Amino acid sequence: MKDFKLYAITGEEFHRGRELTKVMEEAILGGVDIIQLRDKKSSKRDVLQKARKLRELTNKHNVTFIVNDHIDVALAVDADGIHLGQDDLPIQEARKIVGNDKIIGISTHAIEEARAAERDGADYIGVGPVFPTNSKEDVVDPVTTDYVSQIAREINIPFVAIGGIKLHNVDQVLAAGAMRICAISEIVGSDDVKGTCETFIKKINGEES
Ligand code: 3NM
Repeated sequence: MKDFKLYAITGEEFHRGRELTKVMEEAILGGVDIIQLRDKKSSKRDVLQKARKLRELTNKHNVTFIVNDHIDVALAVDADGIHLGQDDLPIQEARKIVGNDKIIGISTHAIEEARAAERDGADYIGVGPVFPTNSKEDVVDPVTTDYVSQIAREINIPFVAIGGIKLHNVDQVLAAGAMRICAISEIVGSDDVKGTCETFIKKINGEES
């Protein structure tokens, strides 16, 4: 897959009435290079509509587009890939459906899950929650930055750190060995989405501490 640095996930509860594609376009203009549509509440029809709009937006900006959970929606809009949770279809089964050209990412919260994801052919893993977060309902205890370092040492596929990552604590995650950062609330809940992403990118690039 095309490598990435800053991964933004939609979280419309944080958008405060701002339009989905507007918020995500600001994020892209600020340097986000991969977007995930994550919507656990809407009907499949509504998710499909949102996915179509985000596919159009990400195509316009040449940004990778991932759909959470809904493999059928991902295929219908020709998303670049899907993101799975530990309770979703196993990676090998999902791979049979989406084929080898699509990206499969999976959330992992323990080293055994990370190893299994690598073995089963995931293209990237999510590693988290690094810090406490209110953006996910069934969230497990924070995995800590020490765990991020363990992943950096032991796992060979790309990993993205997620969970409670903010501008004020991202330096710790980067110092632990993460090279890719993912956030929901800090990005889409920001008053200045573009500026927040620009600062994240500078920090990831080591240009600002
Ligand atoms: N997955 P925020 S943590 C969607 O640990 C999600 O796998 C997590 O939101 C995991 O940046 C999380 O607002 C929520 O904390 C991330």
